[in-house]
Amino acid sequence: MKKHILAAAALAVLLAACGKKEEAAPAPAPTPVAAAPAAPAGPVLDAEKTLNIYNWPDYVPEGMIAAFEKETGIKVNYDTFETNEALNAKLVAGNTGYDIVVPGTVFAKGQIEGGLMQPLKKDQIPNLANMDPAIMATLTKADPGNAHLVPWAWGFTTVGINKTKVEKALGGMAMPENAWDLVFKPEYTSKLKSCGIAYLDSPTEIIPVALHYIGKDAYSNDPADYKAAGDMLAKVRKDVRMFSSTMIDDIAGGKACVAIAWSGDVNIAAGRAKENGSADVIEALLPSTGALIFFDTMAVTKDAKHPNNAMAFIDFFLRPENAALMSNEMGYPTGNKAGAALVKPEIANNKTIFVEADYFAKMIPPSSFTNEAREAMANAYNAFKKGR
Ligand code: N2P
Repeated sequence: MKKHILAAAALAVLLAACGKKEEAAPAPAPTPVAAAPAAPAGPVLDAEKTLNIYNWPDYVPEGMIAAFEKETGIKVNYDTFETNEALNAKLVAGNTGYDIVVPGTVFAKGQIEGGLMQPLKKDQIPNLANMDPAIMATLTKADPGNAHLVPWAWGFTTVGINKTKVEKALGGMAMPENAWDLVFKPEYTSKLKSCGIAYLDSPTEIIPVALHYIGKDAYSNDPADYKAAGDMLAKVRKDVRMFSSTMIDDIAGGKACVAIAWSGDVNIAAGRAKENGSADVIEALLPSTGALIFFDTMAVTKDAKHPNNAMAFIDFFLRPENAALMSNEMGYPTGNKAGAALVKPEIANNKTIFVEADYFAKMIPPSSFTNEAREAMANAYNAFKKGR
């Protein structure tokens, strides 16, 4: 099935290429020359053997940073942030001290336009060749020419449930056809509040999903749409137990039985609950109207003190075996074509990690937010959270 997605995406690229103006016939091939001299033995590194990375929590396979440190002698300082808003505020303030940051493309576009990122030194990242060209082509919407962004992982914002607890709380009531009803429709939320409803704690995670649920453009710029989303959300406010920045543990530990959460994190929560001895079934759902795709991307900050170490890490991350670890351990696809072959069958066949082509077609692709839209979202969200 995954092949179908790739095939469809590749087809789109091909069609786009076909649309191009015809080009002049190529010049005759030059006479063969001797092969280029062998590339230098190791990567180009900075004098100071340090690298500062700022990424989302629970997003790096165990041992990957240590393996990079061991191989290169570079000491990695790895910090985490919980929301795109938090990362953006830091970048805008400047002097982050971080070399690599991992924004979602919905924010990265503005960050690139604002001059907050520096261009990649692609000659230091030969493993970029491992990336799926169709995925790189979609990223050009946020980053023309793929000059700044390299995919870390992608996934989707969806409804995650502890099925065991949800079925119990719903009593005899059947599961809705559209899983978004579980978190947005009072008929369901009034029952599920007993076992805990959790929302991600971020305006730009919740408001687009709410817009989508009420049939609006998830990335709308129309203030009236925000008003409508706010009205819908107000009806379920009293049923929402928490706004969470620790969703994996909240689901795994039983504080929440239903959540608006990121796909891979729900899968991680399922694994963690099992490890903790729970027999409950935890799963990421595929709402019938579609879920919202996100792309998180590595970028090197404008004022990075260790840009060469950053390029070396990006290249390391793009090795096929590391890309496969990302899917195998974290439950998120990377878009690394060479790594796909190394993904374990049970992960490759998990339809909430590598979604099937027909569901993929229903999903809402990421766009970007204007400053005005972001402000409108923050206002709508804050009012909702405060319960006004
Ligand atoms: C964190 C995953 C972050 C995905 N585990 C949302 N950008």
